[in-house]
Amino acid sequence: MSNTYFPDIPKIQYEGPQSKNSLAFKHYNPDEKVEGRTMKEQLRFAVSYWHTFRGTGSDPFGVGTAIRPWDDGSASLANAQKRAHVAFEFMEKLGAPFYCFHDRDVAPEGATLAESNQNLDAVAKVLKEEQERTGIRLLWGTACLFVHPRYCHGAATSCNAEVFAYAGAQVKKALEVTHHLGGAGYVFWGGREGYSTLLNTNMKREVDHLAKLLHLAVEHKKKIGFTGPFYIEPKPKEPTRHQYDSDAAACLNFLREYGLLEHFKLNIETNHATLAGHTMQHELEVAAAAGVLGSIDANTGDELLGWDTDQFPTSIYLTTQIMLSLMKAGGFTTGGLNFDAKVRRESFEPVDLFHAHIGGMDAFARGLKIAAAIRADGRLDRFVQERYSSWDHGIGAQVEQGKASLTDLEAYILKNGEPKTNSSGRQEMLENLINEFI
Ligand code: XUL
Ligand code: CO
Repeated sequence: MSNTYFPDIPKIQYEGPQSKNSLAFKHYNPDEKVEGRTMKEQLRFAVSYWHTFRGTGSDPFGVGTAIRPWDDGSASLANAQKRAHVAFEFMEKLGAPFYCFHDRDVAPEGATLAESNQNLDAVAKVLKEEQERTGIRLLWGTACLFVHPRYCHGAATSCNAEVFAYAGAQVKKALEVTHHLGGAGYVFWGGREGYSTLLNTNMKREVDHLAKLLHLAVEHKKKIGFTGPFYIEPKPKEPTRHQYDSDAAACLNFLREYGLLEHFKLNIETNHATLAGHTMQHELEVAAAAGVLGSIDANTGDELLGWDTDQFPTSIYLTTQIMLSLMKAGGFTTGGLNFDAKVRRESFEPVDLFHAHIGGMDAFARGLKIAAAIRADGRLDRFVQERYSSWDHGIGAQVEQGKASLTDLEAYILKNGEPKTNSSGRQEMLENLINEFI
């Protein structure tokens, strides 16, 4: 194991719930089996390169605060390559099996596309070597189509066709590098694919163009033999006033309308759900119902603030709800739990990065164990099943099977009169039931 950049941090071990060691797992025990699979296999944790290795702690009111002794602050290739070694030492010590990146997180943008591509190849070489050395894998890659000024009007949805062309070229390369690194998937988050004002916007044309870029990406994916899924990551706003991929339901409608649904799954992020006015569990259930629950960006927002705070998830209620929905949907196949989260500006030391990830991993390990216990207990499932049991026979079954017309329903009610008395929803009892396990 490499021990150059975090010399004071040991390999993080599982020490159990009684441990008082802030650099140990209390609940995440990678080899422990839950419902027949190890925690490592169930949770598939990923570290996000942009926050953890590129975050500086800057905000709109102040400059960066983060102390990163290994980083010379330059946009040089050498600095980027060194950072790749730092990243893998961090992930190795943490025991994270995956990571995620944008092209421009890992390698500096050059003066031309050709130069940017060369930079990306030069860093990808180091990433590949480090992947082979450590066994850590790429959960997904993506292209950063929102930082550079050329994308000020959007990328695929820009009013400027030249910008669309640039975005297409960038996606092509990011996809090829993701494929080269054995990425399990590829994400599209529409950073600026939306609008600031409708006064200057041809919405229909912009959304058509977004679909066009995604179709071109599907075509290219087939051409290069990349077999992992594409994910769309919904978010309603920020930086745009309105983003077209505003929530899971909007994404599903878009994908269906443009014939893209068979090629895409969703990557659902907690803080994005909050901004959309939904709970995370709502978004997961919408995706799961359509069979497209692909991956999760695990973070949390602040319900008192209206922006994307990208905090590390620590609420056991949240992780329990996420794991209940995820396990009901059959768990991850290619996806995982990517900590799209950043340490607070006030938490500026390297060790804070460890505390943050350890906390998130432990919170999800508890969520997993609690959800498994609730599932094994069976009362919650039985209650829901029973609640809908009128659909399992008689008129309910006829409706579900498409065997009843409105005339049949009329005849049924004329014969049988008022519906049988409704039963209580028992919300409070079920909330108490969940608390029995937390
Ligand atoms: C932004 C966000 C992105 C995506 C990848 O809110 O979540 O970092 O996860 O582009
Ligand atoms: Co995200």
